[in-house]
Amino acid sequence: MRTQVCIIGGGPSGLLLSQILHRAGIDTVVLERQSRAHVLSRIRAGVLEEGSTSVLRKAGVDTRMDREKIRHEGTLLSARNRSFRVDFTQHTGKAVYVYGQTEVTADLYAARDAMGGVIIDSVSNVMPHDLEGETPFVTYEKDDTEHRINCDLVVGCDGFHGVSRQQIPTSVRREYERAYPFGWLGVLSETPPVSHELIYANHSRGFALCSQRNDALSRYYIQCDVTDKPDAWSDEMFWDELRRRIPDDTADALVTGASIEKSVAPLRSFVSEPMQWGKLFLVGDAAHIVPPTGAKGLNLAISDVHYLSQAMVAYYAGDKDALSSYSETALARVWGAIRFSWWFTTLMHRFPKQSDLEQKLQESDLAYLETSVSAQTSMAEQYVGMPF
Ligand code: FAS
Ligand code: PHB
Repeated sequence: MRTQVCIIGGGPSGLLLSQILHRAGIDTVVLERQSRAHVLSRIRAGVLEEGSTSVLRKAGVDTRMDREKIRHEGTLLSARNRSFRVDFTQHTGKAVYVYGQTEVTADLYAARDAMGGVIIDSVSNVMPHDLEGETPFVTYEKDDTEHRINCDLVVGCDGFHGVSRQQIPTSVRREYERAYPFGWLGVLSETPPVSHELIYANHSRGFALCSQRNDALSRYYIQCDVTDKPDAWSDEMFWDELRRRIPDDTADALVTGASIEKSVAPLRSFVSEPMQWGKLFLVGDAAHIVPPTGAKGLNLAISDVHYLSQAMVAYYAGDKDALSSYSETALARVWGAIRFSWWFTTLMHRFPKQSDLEQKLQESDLAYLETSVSAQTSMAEQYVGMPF
């Protein structure tokens, strides 16, 4: 088989890149190791930046998103049993949109199918070859048969545990990592959200987040030990702990119900530089990971796709130098989101052995954020997403 761009990974970044390139007349093949059902079963990001919705609209996957997305013009933050609001739109003129990654992925699959996009799932042993040469190719196995795809370019959209990043020699790769000493225990429940906007809660017992997918589907998180297992938490235990960490009036209004999904996610800040090597380009979680506190993971993957697809369209239009600055361009935005996500995670979470003084410093930081227009503007412009 031959294609122009071979994409490894059929999550949101791989599907979106394939969709944009196909609409620009560039041939792609997507290789995904899981089944489509497995990819669609993942519950992950919940918030899209305005810039991300624009990229999805240009890709032609906006109809259901524009019908169902929920505009959020601000967020609530709470500490010491009270909350305050940061108004994104007042400070930046922008908003964010609640529309789950699961929906984005489903829309992308539907659009790829409608265009006859080539997505080969349930593959194994995917391996890119000759990335420094002029004739790269990718081998993979499916149904006990080895296959080969000859291509011009290879894109690693295969997430943190994928194969692509490892193809860049350790002598070339520079990795930066911070693993946080806690995780997030997340619950999805068919209950009305406790608040019309998200609530990020700082509490001496640990962080909590009240989020949502729509007016009948809520998403909640509590900070937990990094070794915690979902099965160790009954629904009742989860709801009780969530109530302890949010303001009393919110806790009193909380509608609980059976969890339809419960999972623990580790938190890490991670960047692997460069995001390109020879004919290989890295996108999304394959190159960087942010703690979900800042709702940046999916949005960063989409901005990487924005930059790389623009460069590839220019490359195939004859500008053979168009791809040379992708890594530098993408990393500038990545590091901004890495810093913001670190800042917000450090502000809102309870660290092991955190002293009473450090808790007071966090609460003082939050009090400053509540009263300072410049502090709120700084947070708002980073939360809604810096311009591409
Ligand atoms: P993905 O990891 O989504 O997709 C990579 C794809 O590549 C997967 O389908 C995988 O099966 C496939 N793959 C891997 N190795 C392969 C191989 N060798 N061959 C072929 N295919 C291969 N972000 C937020 O903004 N908010 C959140 O609340 C949030 N919660 C998260 C919770 C969890 C548990 C995780 C893991 C991530 C969360 N994220 C969140 C971040 C998440 O949304 C990512 O940023 C987003 O999925 C990035 O998309 P991709 O880069 O496409 O990577
Ligand atoms: C979510 O709804 O899953 C969500 C929202 C905001 C975040 C993280 C996760 O910062």
